[in-house]
Amino acid sequence: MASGTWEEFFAVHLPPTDFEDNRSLLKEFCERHDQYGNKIVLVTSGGTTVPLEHNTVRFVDNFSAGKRGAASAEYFLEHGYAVIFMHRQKSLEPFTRHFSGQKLLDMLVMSDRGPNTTICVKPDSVFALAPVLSRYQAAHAAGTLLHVSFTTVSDYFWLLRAACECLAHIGARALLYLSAAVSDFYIPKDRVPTHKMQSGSGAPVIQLHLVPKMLAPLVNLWVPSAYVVSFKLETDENLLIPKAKAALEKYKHKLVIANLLQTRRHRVIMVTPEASQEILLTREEVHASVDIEQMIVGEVVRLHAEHERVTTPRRPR
Ligand code: PAZ
Repeated sequence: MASGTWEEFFAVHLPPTDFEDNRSLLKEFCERHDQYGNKIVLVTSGGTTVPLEHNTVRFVDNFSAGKRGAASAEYFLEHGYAVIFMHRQKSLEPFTRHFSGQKLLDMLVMSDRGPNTTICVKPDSVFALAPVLSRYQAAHAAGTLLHVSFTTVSDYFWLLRAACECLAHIGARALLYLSAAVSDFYIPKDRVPTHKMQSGSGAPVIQLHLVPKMLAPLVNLWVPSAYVVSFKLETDENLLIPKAKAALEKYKHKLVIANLLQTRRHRVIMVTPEASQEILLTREEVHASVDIEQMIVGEVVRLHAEHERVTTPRRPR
């Protein structure tokens, strides 16, 4: 089914219920960091859902865990950026990502059961917890990390546009790092049943429609001076670079980070209009659990600084 325009998408889909709260948070965050002259990065992370019912019991989902976005947010903070972390609810988040599942509980020891119960971190876990806790507390004390969350593809677009409206004022100091896995397909609001689909009515036939490409208005209208980085995920190596180059050609943004589903934890290719550069972790680095995001972010920060340098007019002396 052909896609409508992005304007039609916003006209038909209502904003999420927490939209105004999130918009105020975004505005306050961007204005504060603009006053300090800070660089601000919007990191999008995790996958979007496509609900099959308005009172949603079932939805179409995707694989993304949110590791790329959560890890990258931490490294942007290390590089002095203020970070808007726009993530899928319940996907991985900066700092807590290190202790997901049972990991945190396994680090604790309980003594003196009863009224004087104390819980301590096991001595051999302190070395793992302390540096993460200290970076987490530093980010909170400095007010440099803002979390906003989405669930559906329509929530995602409302939040993305609101964040862009705030970031537009920051000009070339704004960086958009769009690592979320956003659905290419959706079901228009008027085709979604209100209540849970019943099996008694037979097997449903579901017609998915194409989501309008939001990168076009984002790059051209919403944040025309920002440095925009999109991600391209494929499962077929032969499509990866041609599709990354086609995206750059079509949307005229600055950088596509291309990765394959199977190897995304240790290999990405950074594709700019001028060149392609592979980042590949060695076997030893993979074994030592080095985050590839540390290298990706280092390179993105370098390219963003270059963009800022060439686009910001010099002040006369
Ligand atoms: O979230 P995750 O760490 O499991 O995976 C990261 C990723 C593959 C979703 C990301 O690197 C990416 O490629 N995002 C864009 C996906 C797309 O082409 O829509």
